[in-house]
Amino acid sequence: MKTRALLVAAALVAFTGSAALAESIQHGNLTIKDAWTRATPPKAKGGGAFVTITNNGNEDARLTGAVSNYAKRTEIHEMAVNDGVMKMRKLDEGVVIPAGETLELKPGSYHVMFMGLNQPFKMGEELNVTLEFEKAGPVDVTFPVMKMGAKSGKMHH
Ligand SMILES: [Cu+2]
Repeated sequence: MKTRALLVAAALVAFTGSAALAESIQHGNLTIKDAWTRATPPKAKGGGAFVTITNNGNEDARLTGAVSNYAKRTEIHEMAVNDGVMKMRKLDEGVVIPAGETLELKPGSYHVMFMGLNQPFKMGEELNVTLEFEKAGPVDVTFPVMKMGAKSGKMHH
């Protein structure tokens, strides 16, 4: 079954004056929102992207992968502290979003990882990344590029 992504919050952009974070996508039982990434230094080899996924269904969902044209490989990663050392690793099985729960991909935790960047990400640009889910299938998500080192996608005025 093909599911069509639905843009539900476009009007919010004009209202808040902030283009970032306004997009909320309904994809099967999933709500995908607050997608963002950040500018990378000129010689950076990698970059991360972040998004919040709510599973409104009564079965667990799984984010199995991501596809983009911005890097040699686009992967799902986890960052975690092991023996006091912050390390990240590729999640070959992806990441589960339990039924009824919200998973936030964020710095220092789960993230979409771009390995071997084709070119640096620049603030103000947008990335188009396809997120792949086990049951719901693929969905295209827009990731606004925040400033270098940003800790979240929230913009304050
Ligand atoms: Cu990573």
